[in-house]
Amino acid sequence: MEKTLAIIKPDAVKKRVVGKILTRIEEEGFEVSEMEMKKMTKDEAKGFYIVHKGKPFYESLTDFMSSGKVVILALERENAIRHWRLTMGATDPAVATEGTLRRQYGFSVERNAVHGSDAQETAEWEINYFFKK
Ligand code: DAT
Ligand code: MG
Repeated sequence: MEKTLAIIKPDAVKKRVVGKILTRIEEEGFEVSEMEMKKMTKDEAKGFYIVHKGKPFYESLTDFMSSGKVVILALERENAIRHWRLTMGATDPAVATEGTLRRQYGFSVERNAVHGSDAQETAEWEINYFFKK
């Protein structure tokens, strides 16, 4: 079984679609192995998105991600990383496929409702970032 890190971002929490997204997660066959609701500090958001440091959207992204509560989840399933990315859809909600979470609940390329890891090494790093044992 593979694990991935998912985040329900502040825009989706404010929109009150946490329940709908959790339902979708369960319907997609994921097991929730960790879950925490919290408001990230700016530094925590900057650390999490360190791979994007230097990009033009880094400041704005980390401001947004620390602007309100998020729900952080470790999800387990066969092919969890790929399956969660397919469930989320493309980064830009405007081009994400019908039926994906970003298409359903995203507002813009930055305020796109959910996060998902992109590879096995990043999934491990991201899960450890929030759920270090
Ligand atoms: P993804 O979240 O689909 O893995 P990413 O890793 O390229 O996408 O970027 C991380 C987040 O950064 C993304 O969810 C939203 C934000 N972002 C990416 N590209 C952006 C852009 N061109 N303008 C504003 N925000 C952007
Ligand atoms: Mg990414």
